[in-house]
Amino acid sequence: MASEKPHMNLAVIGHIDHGKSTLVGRMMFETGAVPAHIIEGYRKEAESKGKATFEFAWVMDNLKEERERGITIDIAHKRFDTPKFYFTVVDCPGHRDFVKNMITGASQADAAILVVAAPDGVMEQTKEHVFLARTLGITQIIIAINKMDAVKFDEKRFNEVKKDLSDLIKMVGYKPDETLFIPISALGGQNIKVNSPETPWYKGLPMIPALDTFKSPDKPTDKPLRLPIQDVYSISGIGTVPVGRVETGIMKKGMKVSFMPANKDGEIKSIEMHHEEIPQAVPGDNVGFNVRGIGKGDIRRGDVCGPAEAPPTVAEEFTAQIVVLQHPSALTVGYTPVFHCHTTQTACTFMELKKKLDPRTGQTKEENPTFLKTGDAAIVVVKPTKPMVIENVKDLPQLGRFAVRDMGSTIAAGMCISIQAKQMR
Ligand SMILES: Nc1nc2c(ncn2[C@@H]2O[C@H](COP(=O)(O)OP(=O)(O)OP(=O)(O)O)[C@@H](O)[C@H]2O)c(=O)[nH]1
Ligand SMILES: [Mg+2]
Repeated sequence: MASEKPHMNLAVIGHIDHGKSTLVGRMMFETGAVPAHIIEGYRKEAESKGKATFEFAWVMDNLKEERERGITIDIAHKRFDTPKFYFTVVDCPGHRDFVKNMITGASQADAAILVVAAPDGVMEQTKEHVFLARTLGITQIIIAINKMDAVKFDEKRFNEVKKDLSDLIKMVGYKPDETLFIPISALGGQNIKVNSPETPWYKGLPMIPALDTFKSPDKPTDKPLRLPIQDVYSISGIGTVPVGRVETGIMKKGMKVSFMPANKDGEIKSIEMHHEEIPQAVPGDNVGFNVRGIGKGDIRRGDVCGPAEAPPTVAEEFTAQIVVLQHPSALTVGYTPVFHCHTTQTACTFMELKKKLDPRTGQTKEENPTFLKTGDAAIVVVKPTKPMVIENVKDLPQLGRFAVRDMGSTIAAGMCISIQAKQMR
């Protein structure tokens, strides 16, 4: 594992059949993650099964049904390396029946490639995926205008599609001027690793070098400390040792901390990572730490540790933007599923459905709807049934996103956009 390089989770999104899996297969091939003989084997097999041109897509589409239907159904993870990063690429399905799998994929991503076929241009799931990507907090996006071979590498067509896409991404909050639009052929390999003579008019970066323009996911050390507790141990001779991952800020020895919603204070005596004592812990570090003044029974999983002078926010109620992934009937006021947010799992009641949004544009579609169903995006007010820490996604995105689950499946995903805080002291 070349894990010295920074790691990026990269989602590949876009309308059905626009060439997402083909692009991922192609990039894996060009970066050496998949050898040529495997592709050649797939090419022969696909051809003999009447699925010619699917050899690159088959790198990603491993399920029998996926190969027979020539579509992606579930997300698949693969790894490849560029000079700067190692990527875990999540190939998402474009089919509208499998948007929930796309959401799972996108919720794991630090960045995305949006694939749009040049002959079709912007389509239904192009819009929906862009909106979901934004809702789920993906801030960095590169756009691949694919199948340029099918439009004879025509600059005019590229510019038309680019214009439509610029309007679309601008609407949800991406900056078209700062976004790369790359004319490619995933199948033919043009503008993937190097610039192609077929597009002399294109002066920008090819696909793989473009990926190195992504910024590493930040280590938000300038924010207040937030460490959601995963477990609490009591170690003889040492005392109470909570463990967890630092999401934001820095934990230092000697620091005065508060645990919320337990509402307990203590002082950091020591911090350990991989069985070694360290003077401070930063975002991404998984640590155990010993706190003076805290007993084992005082805190538990789901509590969040923060500085005593800027303790984690406990919500009386919060407003959230959600997307309903799947609900057997209708989601109404009074519904109380479990919200999974950082390490807490807390039942929360829907108190108010404020507005329904168009999932394709984010514009208001209906004020005070009476119910929400699968596919709807909405602004809602939610009340935790017991005290719970959640933060505004604007301030602390790591603690502002959640998944809503009920009876073993994910009902919705969303983010907290404002909080009515509970006075704790
Ligand atoms: N002409 C041409 N065809 C392409 C190109 N890229 C992909 N295709 C073809 O488009 C079809 C669909 O490709 P996939 O990669 O499976 O598309 P997808 O976006 O992954 O589709 P879903 O996962 O089902 O949403 C296949 O026949 C590919 O060979 C390209 O650059 N040019
Ligand atoms: Mg696919």
